Amino acid sequence: MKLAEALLHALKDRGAGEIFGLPGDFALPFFKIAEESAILPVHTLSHEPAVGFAADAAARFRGTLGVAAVTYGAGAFNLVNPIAGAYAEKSPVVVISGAPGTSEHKAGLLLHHQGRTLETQARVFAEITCAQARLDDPARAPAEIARVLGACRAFARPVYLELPRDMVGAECASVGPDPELPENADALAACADEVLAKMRAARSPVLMVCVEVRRYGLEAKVAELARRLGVAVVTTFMGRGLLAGPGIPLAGTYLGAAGDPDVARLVEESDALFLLGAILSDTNFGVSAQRIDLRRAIHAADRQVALGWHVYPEISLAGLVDALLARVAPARNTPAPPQAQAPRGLVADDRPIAPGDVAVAVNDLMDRDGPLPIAADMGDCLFTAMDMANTELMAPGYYAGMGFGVPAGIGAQLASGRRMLILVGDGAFQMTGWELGNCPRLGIDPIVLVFNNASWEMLRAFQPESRFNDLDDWHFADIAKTLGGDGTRVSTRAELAAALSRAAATRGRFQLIEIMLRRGAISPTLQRFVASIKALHSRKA
Ligand code: TPW
Ligand code: MG
Repeated sequence: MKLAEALLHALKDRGAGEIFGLPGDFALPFFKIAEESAILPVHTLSHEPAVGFAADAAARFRGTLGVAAVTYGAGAFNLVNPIAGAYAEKSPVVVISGAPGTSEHKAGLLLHHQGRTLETQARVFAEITCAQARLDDPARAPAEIARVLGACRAFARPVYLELPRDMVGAECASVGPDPELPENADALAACADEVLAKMRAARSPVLMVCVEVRRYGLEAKVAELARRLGVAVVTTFMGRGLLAGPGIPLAGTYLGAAGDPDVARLVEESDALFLLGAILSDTNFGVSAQRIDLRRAIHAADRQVALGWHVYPEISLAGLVDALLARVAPARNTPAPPQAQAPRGLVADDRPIAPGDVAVAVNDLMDRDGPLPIAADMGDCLFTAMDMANTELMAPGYYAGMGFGVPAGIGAQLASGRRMLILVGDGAFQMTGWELGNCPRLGIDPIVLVFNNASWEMLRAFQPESRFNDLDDWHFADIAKTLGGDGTRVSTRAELAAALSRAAATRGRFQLIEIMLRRGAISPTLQRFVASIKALHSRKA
């Protein structure tokens, strides 16, 4: 078969469901084979950042590979930011970049889209991916593809494949299974015993779940483990939305001083805090860094387990969870731990809308119509989502890059077939909102809530004196029609409730609700988040 077909089959065998892309001349031969072979559907978007975010979202939603295909240079460099974010937040995205043919450089001319040298792009991506290959040798290509895709899955980080345009049609063998990574069975057994002993001896053990639990498809198993151990379960900020499916009582999301004080107390006073796949970032832990001694926690992530002062290497999270389940008997009537409750019952009156009202309106809607998975952007919309019911959520909570929400919602709806709820601020919508214009062609109909405060409000919260945080009112609802959707602008709580019901009842076109918020009106979570970060900085200064 052709090299490109071997690659496409390998992606599909490993769970990829589609390719997000934007072609260029160096990538046209690959796109042609991708389209004509129909091994995986190809979904094109308008700008490469959206291609990257959509592929990332598909990977997050499905817990398998997401694929972003672009052209060389001008295309691939546009992917750098989303791929850096996917690296930071551990999302297994496969970047496939077209490239000049293997002998094109011999004419001695610089080639279009070339940044500095022809190797510059590969070097840039080496910095933000966990494995790379240039597929310029059809004989070695199958092993190279297996090595790179194997790393992508094993480490849940992006990888980079460069595909010279004269190689895509070269005859090539099919790709074999992923290479096996070292596993140490004795270390695993000792580690599982030690973790359990620590959890059982503890007065107040707590299980804290984060992104790796989803990346490795472990939600159901971790929920079962929590039930058997009878311990309280919380998520990190990045892990918000985990375990929404398995229906385990969650105590809530840990946000330190910015979040629920009961959850903060539970976590900070735990004498056996078991972090499952957690990203040790400032947004996850920094808001109260002085209170959790992470050196005393148990931390399983990045294929190793750290316990106090020692580390068990080469232990996969899946292996650890299985080993723990094998050691703990199924639960008999363990009392249900405390469960977080999201606010409900919006008063649909003529008062202006506060961010918290949006959360309540969404919760009311989900009570009536069932849960909607959420894709949120950075900004107060994400902090407001902390008051929404626990449903699947994807958001750049650690990398904190704007522009994720709309394209991620598009990618996730295509990947899952489920209608998405997209939360996005006006500033972030200015970055990637146009991508909604692709919804009619792609056959999807997300509900989009634009939090329009005519402001970079989150920045204003940090630095209220700066006028550059003022944005103009762009009237986003008016744009929806020309992009093939429906738009409504709402300014009161009654209008918000009515617009949400209408949007939920209207299928087949994207539904944009432009929610007018007063400048300065931010969610209580963002208020506390900013206050605690400011306090932290002033202590350090
Ligand atoms: C790609 C820095 C963090 S929050 C923010 C900026 C500019 C303002 C967000 O405005 P928006 O939401 O979307 O209207 P809200 O609720 O605050 O009003 N560039 C990128 N990412 C980040 N995080 C920034 C700049 C930033
Ligand atoms: Mg704003």
